[in-house]
Amino acid sequence: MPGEAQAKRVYLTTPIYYVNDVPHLGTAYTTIVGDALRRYHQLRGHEVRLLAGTDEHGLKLEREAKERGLTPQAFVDQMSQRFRDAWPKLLVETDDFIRTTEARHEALVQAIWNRVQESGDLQKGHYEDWYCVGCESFKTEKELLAGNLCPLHKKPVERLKEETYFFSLDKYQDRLLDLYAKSPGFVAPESRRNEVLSFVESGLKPLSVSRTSFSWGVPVPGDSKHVMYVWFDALSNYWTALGGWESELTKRFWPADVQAIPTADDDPLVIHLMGKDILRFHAVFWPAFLMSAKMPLPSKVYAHGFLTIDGQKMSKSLRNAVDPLRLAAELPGGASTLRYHLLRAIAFGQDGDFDHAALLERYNADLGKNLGNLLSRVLGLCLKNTDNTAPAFEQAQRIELDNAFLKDVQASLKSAIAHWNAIEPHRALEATWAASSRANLYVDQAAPWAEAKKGDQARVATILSTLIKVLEHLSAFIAPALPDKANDMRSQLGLGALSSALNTDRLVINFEDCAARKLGIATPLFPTLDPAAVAALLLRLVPKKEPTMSEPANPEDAPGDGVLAATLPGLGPIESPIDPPITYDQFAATDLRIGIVLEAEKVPKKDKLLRLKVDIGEAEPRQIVAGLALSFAPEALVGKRVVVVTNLAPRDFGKGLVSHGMLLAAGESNSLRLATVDGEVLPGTKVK
Ligand code: ME8
Repeated sequence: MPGEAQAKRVYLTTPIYYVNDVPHLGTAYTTIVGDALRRYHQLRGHEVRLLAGTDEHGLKLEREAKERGLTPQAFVDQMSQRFRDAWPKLLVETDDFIRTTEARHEALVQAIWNRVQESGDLQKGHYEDWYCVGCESFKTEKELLAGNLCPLHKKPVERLKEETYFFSLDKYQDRLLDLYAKSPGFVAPESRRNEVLSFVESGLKPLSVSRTSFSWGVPVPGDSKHVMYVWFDALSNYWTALGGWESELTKRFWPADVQAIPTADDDPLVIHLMGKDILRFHAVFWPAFLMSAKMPLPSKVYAHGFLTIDGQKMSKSLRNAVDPLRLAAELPGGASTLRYHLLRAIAFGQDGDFDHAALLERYNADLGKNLGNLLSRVLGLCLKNTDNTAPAFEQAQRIELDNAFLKDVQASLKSAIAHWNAIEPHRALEATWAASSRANLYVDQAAPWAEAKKGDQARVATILSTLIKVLEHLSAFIAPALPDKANDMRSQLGLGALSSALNTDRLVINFEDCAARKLGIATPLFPTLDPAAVAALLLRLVPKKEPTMSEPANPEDAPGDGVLAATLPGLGPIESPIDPPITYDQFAATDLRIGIVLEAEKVPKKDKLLRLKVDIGEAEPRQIVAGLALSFAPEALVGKRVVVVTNLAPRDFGKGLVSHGMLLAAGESNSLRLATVDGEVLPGTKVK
C-alpha cells in the first residue's frame, strides 16, 4: 500500500570517533548499522538523515599530535579525512559529516554552554581524581583494576587536580529518572536500560566539564583559561550539525517536545547509535545537558555490544583491530559481504566474536548456496523454459502449494520489517533469509522441470513467475545490508536499480501482478568458494599471530633466528633470507622501549616459559611471558636491561596468564641472548 507510509522523519547518528587512529572494524560496525537503518527507512519512504563525524578535541589528541611532531590541527585534519574516506568504501552513505573543530560546531557548543550557565548549572571549583585519557573520562577508585589500570584500556590512569567548572548533574537526577520512566524506550536495549537506571538511582554528583591543564578544546565563553570537557563538546555535535535553533534541518529533525516523547506520528525520531562503552555519556550526561539548556531531547539511545577478537574487545588501543577496508577489498562480494556478516552474525545489542573463518562460512552458506543459488536456479529455469522471460500469470492459476509458499514468504518479510523497525538487523536478515530458504524448498517441491517434462507449460509459467515475484521482493529486502548486490540482482531480474521516494514504500509485499518481462543476464551473484580458496583467503586475511619469544608458531620461527644469531660468536650464519623491505613508517609503528626486569619466575607446566615483571617506565611494571626458560635461570634475568616491544596486542596463554609485550633476543631457544643497551638507559626510553 504505497499510501501507508507517513513521511516519518528519522535522524540517525553514529558516535563521532576519536581520530587518534584510523577506522577499524568496531567503528565500522556502528556506522554500517547506521547506514543499513538509513537505507531501510529510505526504502519505506521515510525522510531520513544519517550523521557521522569525528571527535577532534581533548588531551588524548593533543598528546598524540605532539608525539608525531604535528600541530593538533594538522594532525586531526589528516586523520579525520581517513574516516571520511573510509565510509563510502563500506557503502555507507551519510548525509553530513561533522568535525568538532569546525566553526559551525564550536559556535553552537558555546551557545549551548551559555544556556547551561544561564540555568545556573555551572559552578567554578577544584577537582581531583583519576582520569583515563583513553576514555577521556574520570574514574572512581572502585572502577579501576589492580595497579590503577582503566578497565577498558588496561592502561594506567592519571591523577588530575585542577580548577574546573562543575555542571550540576545531581540537580537532574529526578528528571532523568522521570524520563526513563515515561519513555521506557529511551535507553535500549532493555538490559542496558537497567544499567543506566541503577547508575542514576545510586546518586549523581556534579560533573567536571572544563579543563585548564591543556588548551586543545572549545574555549569556555568568557573564561579563556578553560576549555570545555571534550564530552560536553562532542555530545553536542548531534544537535549542532543540524545548524542551530533557527535552521530548517533542526526544525525537521530535532523534536520540538522537550520531554522527547513522540506524540504525533509526524514527530521526528532521533536515534543515537553507539557501543556500550559510551552509553552513560549519551543516556545520562547528554539529556541532562539538554534539560539544563532547555532544549528538546533525542528519542532513543541504543547501545550495542562489542566486537571481540578471541574474547577481547577489538580496539585501537589494544592493537587487535581488524582493518575493514582491507576486508572489503579482499572478500568475494566486497563490502556487502562484510556488511551482511556483521549485521547478521552479531545480535545487535550483544557482544559478538569476530571470526574470519565464520565470515567465509557464512558467505558460502547464506550468500552463495542459499540466495545466490536460488537466483541462479530460477534464472536458469527461465532461460530453459520461458525464453529468459518472467512469464505473466493469473492469480487463479496458483494452486495450494504456491499459496502456502507465498503465505510463508509474506510472514517472513513482514517479520523482517518488524525487526528493522525494532532496530534488530540480525533478526531482520534472518527473516529475509528464511524467505530465501523457503523459496529454495518451493523450487524442489514444485519441480518445474517435471512439469515441463509433462508438457504443462502453463504450470511451469506459474511456478517460475511466482519465484520471480519472490526474488523481486528479496532484491529490495536485502538492500539495507547489501546495497550493490541488491541492484546486481535486480538487473539480472530485468528490473531497474532501486530508488527511493518520499512517501513511497518499496517494501510493500504484493505477489499479485506479474506482467511478462524480459530477464537480464544471469551471472553468479556470490560464487561459492571451494575449501582450497577458503584456506588461501584465510591465509591472506587472518593477521598472523606475532611470533613471540614465548611460543614461536614453529621452531623455525623462533625469534632472533636469522637476524642476530649470525653475528653471535660460536654460531655459523643461519640460512634465512632477509624479509622484503618495509617503509620507515611501518618500522616506526613498533614501539620499542628499554625495560628493566624486576621479577622472573617459571610458569608451572610450561617448560619454556618465564613470567616476568618488567619496568618500562609506566606506573606499574608490565607482565611479559617469554620463552626464555631453556636459556636463563629466572634469577639471572632480574636487573637486566632488555628491549621490549610494548605495543603488541596482549597474548593470552590461558588461565589468566596474559603477556603484555615481547623481549627481543637472538639465538636458538636453548641458547638465547637478550638484546640490550650498552649503558644505564632509563626504563621507558624509546629504542630508535
Ligand atoms: O568514544 N565493537 O570515540 P571512539 C563494537 N569520541 N563497536 C566498537 C568497538 C568494538 N570493539 N570499538 C569501537 C568515542 N566501537 C567518542 C564518541 S560521541 C559524542 C563521542 C565503536 O573512537 C562503538 O560505537 O572511542 C563505540 O561506542 C565507539 O566506536 C567508540 O569510538
